[in-house]
Amino acid sequence: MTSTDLSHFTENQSKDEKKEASEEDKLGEEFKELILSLPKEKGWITPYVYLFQGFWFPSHIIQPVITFQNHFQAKDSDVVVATLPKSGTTWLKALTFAIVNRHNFPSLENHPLLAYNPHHLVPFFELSVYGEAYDKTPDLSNMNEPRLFGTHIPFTSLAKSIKDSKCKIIYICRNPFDNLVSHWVFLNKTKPESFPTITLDEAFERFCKGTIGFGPFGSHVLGYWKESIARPDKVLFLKYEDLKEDVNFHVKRVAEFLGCPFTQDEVSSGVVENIVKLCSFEKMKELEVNKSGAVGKNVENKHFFRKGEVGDWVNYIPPSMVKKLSKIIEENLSGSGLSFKDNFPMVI
Ligand code: PAP
Repeated sequence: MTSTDLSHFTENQSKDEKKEASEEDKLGEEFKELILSLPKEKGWITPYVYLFQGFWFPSHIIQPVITFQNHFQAKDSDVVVATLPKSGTTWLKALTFAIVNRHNFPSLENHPLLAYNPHHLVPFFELSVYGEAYDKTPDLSNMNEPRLFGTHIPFTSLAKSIKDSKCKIIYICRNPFDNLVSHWVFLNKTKPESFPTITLDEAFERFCKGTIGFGPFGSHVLGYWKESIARPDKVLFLKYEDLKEDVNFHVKRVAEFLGCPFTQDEVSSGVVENIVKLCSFEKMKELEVNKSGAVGKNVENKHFFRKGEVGDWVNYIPPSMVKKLSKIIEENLSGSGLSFKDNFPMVI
């Protein structure tokens, strides 16, 4: 490395530290102490991610997670859509909302999903419900029941009342290669301008190391997978690829799991097909709200709809990376009964 390269590196590093310092200034003393005590690694769109309760979080997510853990009171009728980011969250939120509310909104002419992005209708605990509140408990009394929530929080870190109540969790995962590419493209599009572009090599190294927000991939997926085996009435475990293959079947499966199966009349009158069409990638991507709206301050809705395909990773990931990541995932999932091999058949 030349001296110029080195000074550039030091300058970037000190910029990172300044950004993180100003981020930390906004937080209480006690919380600052906690953050400073945690192992940290370079972040993707925040200066650092911190190892908290066995997973990697940006600092601004940790306080909302703690508040959620301390205060959230689940109701038996609640439904939680859980995912690692970029696994099909937006799609599953839309489908779940449409399934659960199909009697309230039988007409597809003025359905809320035509006017609101799914993240608006099914708020995240850590980014929305507790995201703004920090250490306060938000008032959830106005929410219609069943209440629908989303989360990227790993199973082990969910509020105890979610685990203890009869509320239901639907988890969706996606093969790690498409997940990585989707992450990489999304984060480069939504990162603050002051952050440098993340190269595929950097993204790959961090993904393999597990230092993605809410990662590691293997631990996140396995947490929900194991719970779905132990408590199949509690956790429904889905794969993005299976939904792509037969979404009608999975829409019916979700409805059954949530205790609101479609009647024969509904099936024959096309209710399932209508939900599938309403929530399809093609339909959602073209809605005005998803072309021009935004979630929160920073993320434009359009970035949640890129290609929506299975296997797009082959256009980006070279064989050397395929080999390394396949090995890691195989080791992670070994003996669990969970596999993504069908989704990357040219591997191993
Ligand atoms: P999030 O976790 O940040 O909310 P998430 O919705 O899980 O993101 O992931 C976005 C991916 O789902 C994108 O995949 P891609 O980058 O490979 O294209 C996006 O295109 C895809 N997606 C979004 N909506 C749908 C949909 N209705 N049907 C299928 N795929 C979708």
